[in-house]
Amino acid sequence: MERISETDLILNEDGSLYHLNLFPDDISDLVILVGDPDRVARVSRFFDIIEVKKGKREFITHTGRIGKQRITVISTGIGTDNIDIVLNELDALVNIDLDTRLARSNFQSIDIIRIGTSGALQPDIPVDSLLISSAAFGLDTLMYFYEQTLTLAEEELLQQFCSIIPDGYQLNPYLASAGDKLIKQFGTMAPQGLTITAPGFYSPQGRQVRAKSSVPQLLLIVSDFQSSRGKITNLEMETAGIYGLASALGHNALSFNVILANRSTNKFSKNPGAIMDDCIQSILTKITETYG
Ligand code: R1P
Repeated sequence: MERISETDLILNEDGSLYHLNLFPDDISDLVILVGDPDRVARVSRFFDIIEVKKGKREFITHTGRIGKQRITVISTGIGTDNIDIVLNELDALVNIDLDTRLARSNFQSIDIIRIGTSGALQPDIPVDSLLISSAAFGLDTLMYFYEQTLTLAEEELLQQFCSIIPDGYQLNPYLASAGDKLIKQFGTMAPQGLTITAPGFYSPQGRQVRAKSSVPQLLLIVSDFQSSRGKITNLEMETAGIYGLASALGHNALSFNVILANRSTNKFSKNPGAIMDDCIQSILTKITETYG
């Protein structure tokens, strides 16, 4: 086994992980990821007890219990660049001995559940509904930097998607899927769909404000795409990275999308806070039924 160097895996002076500022005992093997740091407390206020409250930069962590089940909730901020940090450091907390800097021989997997917001692409997906990403196309570049193994069906789906990208659009998507275990446990909670993870909020998600887009037909092209797994349902900014890296590291991940906007009908939620709270509660209830 090779010792991981001080610059490959950086620790703070107190021995905690560099960005997450956490020690192994601070986390559960069931982790909820949210984008917005303020959403961490919106989740943990439903815990019976909060045992750990830590943070650094946008990475706020609360760990607590509902009944006997220990749950960690961490904010990732926005984008798959932060997902790279959060997933690698979470994995290091459970699978690397931070004293010896050696990988532990007994691999431990983490169940990772994203509770995020998203925009729907199809007119029949209601604003304020919940949607599960069964897989996500990444228009970001995170998974260019990691080895990925795709099934034949995934390869075919990715090929189908790549074939509709017009010449001149500098896009090189990757594909990553939800963890089978979590799809089996939570998959009936909401309709499942195919997600696009974009590396930005405005032109990368087909928005036109003042800067001229180099991909003016993006929204139309992805909305019309008809694959063997159905249409693309929604756009957001983290799911493909979470699925890709979770799978590369051997963890299970599932992404719940609270649909706040419909890009086809141009409708936006009138009460996003309350809708998010409802979804958090129903996901936590399902977690306690499933793990409790
Ligand atoms: C953009 O406003 C952010 O909202 C969505 C996007 O993925 C992006 O992170 O998710 P969260 O509300 O979970 O952050």
